[in-house]
Amino acid sequence: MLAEAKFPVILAGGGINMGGGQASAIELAELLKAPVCNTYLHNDSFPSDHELWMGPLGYQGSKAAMKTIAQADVVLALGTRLGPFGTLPQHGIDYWPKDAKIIQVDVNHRVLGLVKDIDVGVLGDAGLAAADLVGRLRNQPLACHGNSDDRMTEINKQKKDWEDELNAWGQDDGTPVAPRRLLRELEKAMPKNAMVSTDIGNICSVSNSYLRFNEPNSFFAAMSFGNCGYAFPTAIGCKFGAPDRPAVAYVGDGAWGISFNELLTCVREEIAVTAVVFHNKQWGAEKKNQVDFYDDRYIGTNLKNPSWAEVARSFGAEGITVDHPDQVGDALLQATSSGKCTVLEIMATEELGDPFRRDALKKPVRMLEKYKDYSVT
Ligand SMILES: Cc1ncc(C[n+]2csc(CCOP(=O)(O)OP(=O)(O)O)c2C)c(N)n1
Ligand SMILES: [Mg+2]
Repeated sequence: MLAEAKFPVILAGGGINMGGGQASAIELAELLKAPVCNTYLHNDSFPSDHELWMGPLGYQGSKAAMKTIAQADVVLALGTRLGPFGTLPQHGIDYWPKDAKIIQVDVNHRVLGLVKDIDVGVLGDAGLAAADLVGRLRNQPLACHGNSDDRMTEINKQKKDWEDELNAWGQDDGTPVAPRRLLRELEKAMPKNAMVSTDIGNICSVSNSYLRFNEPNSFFAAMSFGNCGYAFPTAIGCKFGAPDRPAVAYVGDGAWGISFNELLTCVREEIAVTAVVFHNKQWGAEKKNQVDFYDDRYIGTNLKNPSWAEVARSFGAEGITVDHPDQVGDALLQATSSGKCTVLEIMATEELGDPFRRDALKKPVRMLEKYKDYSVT
């Protein structure tokens, strides 16, 4: 199938890093000249500085990746269960290529063909399978070599369009800082070898479009576990595992309220992690549902916080507050190079991105008059 494919696309899952197989995946992609999409929240499964990298699929992912995989005639999914969050329509694009042949490789037999219909299931390690495929395909005529220049032109166009769109969305110079602007500024200033963990929340979700990595084991998201309060303790674990690399947690202000106690651990044990706290005065992801599905009826989603930088300082950690886009990058560099546990509190606007699942909160059927605004009759 791969030898005959005219538009092969590789979907690089977390299994590639778990098996240390990134070099083999790169070799296979280069042999096929196949664009590579990261699976949802595995943005470190393929290097973003590689010309074949397209970015992540799924919630708040890359339109370039989505528009590219939509054109595939064969998809090679390496080390992924093809979970729903990573294959659902996004940005209004229903990108999963329903007519393409799907080859899925995974070490867990239970996930082969579980979520998506597949044509071939390979039970095995993603990296070893990629290396084996390189051996089998190397000396064969490959149909995809006939049109690789056209394919490169197409994927470069898609990537440029998406970068232009992200740049246009990140123009807001206002204060407090608009979420997409602050995420762009953080992306630009992020140390190249940083490890980033992300929490569950609206701004953290939007950050998926702005987190790019060139080395494996750099992105630690909560995945479908989806638990608020996850990112900061995870960053502590990352720092323990790789003390020479900066460890940065992205956390919403609501989620920070249920995880900042770990600051004490960091101060006591001298663990130099950075928490970037998005202070938008709301449980934004939940509020977005109240905006979209409950007629702007806010229950329990507006927050009154102290200064989280001041709280950090009172715990004996470092605390920085910024409220202007121009301050964000310098503050991140200061925090990650200070050698101390630092809370970087970014005052953010209340702007909210798309909700997790547009299909999850359909209006219920209710008969009572008092519910008429919130139900289908
Ligand atoms: C432990 C836990 N409790 C509740 C939720 C439901 N939940 C998902 S996102 C969210 C809001 C997060 O708000 P915040 O951390 O301020 O980030 P924002 O959405 O404002 O960017 C909540 C409460 C969850 N995922 N995990
Ligand atoms: Mg918030």
